[in-house]
Amino acid sequence: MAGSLPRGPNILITGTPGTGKTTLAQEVAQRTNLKYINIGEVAKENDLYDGFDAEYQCPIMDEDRVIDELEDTMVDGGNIVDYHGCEFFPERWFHLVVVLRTDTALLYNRLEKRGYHSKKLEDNVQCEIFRTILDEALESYKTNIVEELPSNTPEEMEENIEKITAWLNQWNAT
Ligand code: DAT
Repeated sequence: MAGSLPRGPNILITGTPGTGKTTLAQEVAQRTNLKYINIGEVAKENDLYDGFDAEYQCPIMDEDRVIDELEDTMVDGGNIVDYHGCEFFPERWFHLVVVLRTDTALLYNRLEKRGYHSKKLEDNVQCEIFRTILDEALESYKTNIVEELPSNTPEEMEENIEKITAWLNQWNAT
């Protein structure tokens, strides 16, 4: 609403598919007053696509229309956003950008379990090996708001949840 105070910061949880973004973001949302937003679901619910990727056999997201769709919500603040990319969002949207990282063998197993195979599996594992999303985050946002967190074990998942909620409490206290 025009003139009202933002509801809080916006946090982006990014990383290669399978690193644990959805698990982490949903858990943080449950423990705080942040609203969970899954970019893939926003695109699907609003049919925000622009063509079809023949190689990956999936629709191509219309990034500009996704941004238009979410602009008011993001300006209001208080959101935790889940997406396996980060460079097309407006930089001003986010106050913290978390990049989850997972060891190659673990990631391979998680994606295989998800039913990924051949090219899609290899491309995603390579994306993690080459730290593609981390570099994308460091190029797109101020480095002091980018936080790289390991996501290999349930213990690390819990530590990450606690780190983010502590960050949020700190933000709300200042
Ligand atoms: P993403 O949203 O990044 O694609 P996800 O949250 O769906 O990932 O998690 C993929 C799978 O891996 C799911 O079965 C939960 C598991 N997982 C995620 N993070 C984990 C962690 N830190 N330790 C153990 N398992 C984890």
